[in-house]
Amino acid sequence: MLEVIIKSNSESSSQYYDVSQIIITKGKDPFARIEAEDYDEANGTSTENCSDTDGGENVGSVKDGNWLMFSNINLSEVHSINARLASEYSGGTVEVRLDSETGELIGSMEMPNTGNWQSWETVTASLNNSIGFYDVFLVFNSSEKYVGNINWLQFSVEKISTNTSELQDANSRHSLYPNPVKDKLLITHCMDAVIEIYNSTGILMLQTKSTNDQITLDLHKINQGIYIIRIVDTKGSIQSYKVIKQ
Ligand SMILES: [Ca+2]
Repeated sequence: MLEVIIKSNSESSSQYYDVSQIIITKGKDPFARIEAEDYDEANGTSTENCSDTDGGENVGSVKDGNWLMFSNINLSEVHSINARLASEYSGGTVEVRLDSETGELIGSMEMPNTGNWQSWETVTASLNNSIGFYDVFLVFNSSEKYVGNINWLQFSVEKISTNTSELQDANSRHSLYPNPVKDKLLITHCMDAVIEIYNSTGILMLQTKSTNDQITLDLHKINQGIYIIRIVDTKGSIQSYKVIKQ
């Protein structure tokens, strides 16, 4: 989608105008990582230096009712959100709302107590699918003095299963270790299975076939981020797992 802004310098009352400028802007890529400090509008927060793995800055001093707004995001393919969060308190939430700080609530993340304002954890939450472009508001809530800090956020096509029995079945079939992973990922119970790695935008990054009951994948060349590992067994049964690459 393109937004065209036409500014007229004409003082004339006629129906014809001299168009002095046409600016074409594009919606943000929803699947690229968005730095929290690159918000379009903020209410009550501040920005500080960040000691997470990539450095940079994060949004801090976040109190109950404060919010950040990220404008013009295409949510049509989005089903979940990942955010890098840190807090010394428990019980806070980060609500995801559309078009205003009191707009439609499409999902909510729990602020983790990471023990330190600069100890970071990636949190994932399911979002109700919304078709079209929206200004996305992150609204922070807590009964504590501060809610927590945020370094970045990233939308994802991944559908988070909320069905506990489905997750338990999946967990009993294969194990993927360690997760988060830095380089070598061990997958068990995958004799003759096809293993595929997709990035968060659904692009196939790697495909291999396991000839043993377990396989070790070397992921050191893959960028940091969240990936989906699909394991297709000889009967065609598919299991999907989320893996965080550090
Ligand atoms: Ca940041």
